Amino acid sequence: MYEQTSHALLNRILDRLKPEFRKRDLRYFYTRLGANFYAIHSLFKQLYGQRDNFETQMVRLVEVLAQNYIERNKRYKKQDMQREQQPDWFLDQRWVGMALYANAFAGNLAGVNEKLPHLEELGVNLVHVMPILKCPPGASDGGYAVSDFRDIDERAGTLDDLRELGKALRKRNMLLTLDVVLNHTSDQHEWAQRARAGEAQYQDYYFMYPDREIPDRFEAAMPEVFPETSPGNFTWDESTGKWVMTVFNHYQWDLNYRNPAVLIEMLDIILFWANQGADVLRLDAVAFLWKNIGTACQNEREAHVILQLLKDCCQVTAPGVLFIAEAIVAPVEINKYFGEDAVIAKECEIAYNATLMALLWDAVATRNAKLLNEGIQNLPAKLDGATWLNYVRCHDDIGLGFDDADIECAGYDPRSHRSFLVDWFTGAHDVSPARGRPFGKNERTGDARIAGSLASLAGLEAALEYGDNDEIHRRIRLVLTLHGIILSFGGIPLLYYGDEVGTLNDYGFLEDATKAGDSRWLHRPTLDWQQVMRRNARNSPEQRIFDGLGHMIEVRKQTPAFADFNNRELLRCSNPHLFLYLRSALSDEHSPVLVAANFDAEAQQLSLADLDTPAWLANEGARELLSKRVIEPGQGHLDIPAFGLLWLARPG
Ligand code: OTU
Repeated sequence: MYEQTSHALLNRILDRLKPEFRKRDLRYFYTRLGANFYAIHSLFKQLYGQRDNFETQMVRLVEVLAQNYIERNKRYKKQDMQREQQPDWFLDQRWVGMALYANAFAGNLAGVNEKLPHLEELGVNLVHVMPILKCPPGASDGGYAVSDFRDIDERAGTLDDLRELGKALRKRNMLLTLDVVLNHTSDQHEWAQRARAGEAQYQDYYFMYPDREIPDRFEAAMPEVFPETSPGNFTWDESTGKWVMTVFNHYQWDLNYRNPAVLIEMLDIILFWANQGADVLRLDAVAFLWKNIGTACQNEREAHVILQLLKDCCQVTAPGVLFIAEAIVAPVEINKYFGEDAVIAKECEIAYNATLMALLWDAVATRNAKLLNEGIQNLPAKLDGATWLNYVRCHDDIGLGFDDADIECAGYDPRSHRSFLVDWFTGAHDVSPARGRPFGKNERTGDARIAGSLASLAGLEAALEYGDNDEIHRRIRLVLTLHGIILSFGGIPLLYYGDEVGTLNDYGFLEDATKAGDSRWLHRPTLDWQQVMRRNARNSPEQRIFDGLGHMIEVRKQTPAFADFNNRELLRCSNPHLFLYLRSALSDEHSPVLVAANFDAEAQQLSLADLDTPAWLANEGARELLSKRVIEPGQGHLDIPAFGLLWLARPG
């Protein structure tokens, strides 16, 4: 948009830019800067307009954009232009992701490179390599306490190793996803060290207070993220005699985005990793980016302004790069991370679907889809051009962030239902086969979350222990059905490393003092490749899970109705154990698909008289895509085995 004030400013900035930014062929850069400048200026002004050095900061911001554009390699610039031709490329059903720790999955980055055939065989073509940046030895929150944002931790390898991995991925048409930890740094980061040494410039990068006055005012409304290991939101720093804001662990110092220098530094870092070949950047803990006294300091309006600004800036320099919002927040809040009031995504193109994830576990524990149906029904519609990251497990805990009103609609009392779920998954419930542990227990509020590997939470660990073959079969089916839902729901499915062979809990963390207090390590296993390779042994659980998953992934990729064009409709039926949705097709050439999952440990029937849509199911019958079974027309009902899943397409 052309608007005089911002355009006049843009012209002044261009005059002030260093000569090298004028000489080069920056045509595409400048057309995009012109297109986005009004937005960039307005957003930057909302946050920093009252500062005397506003214009100098704006010059700095544009320099960062131009410098990173100059440094961006030709190949990526070409890819940016290709993606511009087909902006909805990432909504396609061909993408299937996996998140993994380089070291726990395969020793280091070079090891991941060697294991790409394993991922390719499974059908994974988007690899999220979890944090690999420099971290202090000892506790570093699994890499989320970064001490140098531009260097790779030697435990993972080198920048060269990452480039090699990037090259190998591109050869295989696979995408690379990397983390950018925006909200905080390690207390060992140079900025924190210089703040500690008394440099005022760097103390302004953080929230530091000489006494408890402001910290206490903040605390009054802030929840605690890690109440057991890191209670409170401030940590006393001996060397400066100040309280430092540390929302996560005491060694993770929150960055102060009220200081424009912080925003520009972090933008520079985002563009640096875009230039290292990342196709997708996972922006960690974005809900926390802005703090206002008297609020929970999550989901603040300014956090959204920051994300819009980062997106508008990234579009100028590296427009082909996507953002994932890692915001594990209430259903009513999550959609805002795509960008409100926008037709195309204006903040992050992709967001973690924590709502679906937690609801799936509710369905596992209750063996019915009552709350799952309520929750999905009330998940607000998202923008076109934005998509979910659908997952069953990840490296974090399972938080029970459902809406209280939904829990009540499903017929439960919110408080007792949540404690039932924690008990069910952590072994406090006699009849439960789940083997998880509590995480983040807050004695004051009674809240708790759940840790544990997918297979152990789904009852496979217990079934194997009892050696009960039927039960092992059923639990494997549950593992597959949970995956079958994220593969067909609409969005990018993100598998979690180890789950492709049903890896059980790893209790080894209890022996390591830097991990023992954080039960999330229960489900961050170091893979034993001898066990992984049992996926080649006929009828082993590993083989059944790996091949079952691989088959579903293959079928997903051939099923255009599974692309995400907001083409999902939830269907209700009278059998509470069943979860049903219809994925419509974009054109008549393709078939719609009805997905039906049974969360009960007994076989269940889906009565067709119950469903008026889709009409073809009763009239024409169906093709079950996974088993290739043909269902004749005129059936009164369909049988769905215990924990079974059907993908029903129109016959023919
Ligand atoms: C993220 O987590 C990471 O995924 C965690 O591994 C890190 O510990 C944390 O940030 C700090 O870097 O901020 O918006 O409940 O779900 O802390 C969500 C724990 C986050 C995580 C939560 C999350």
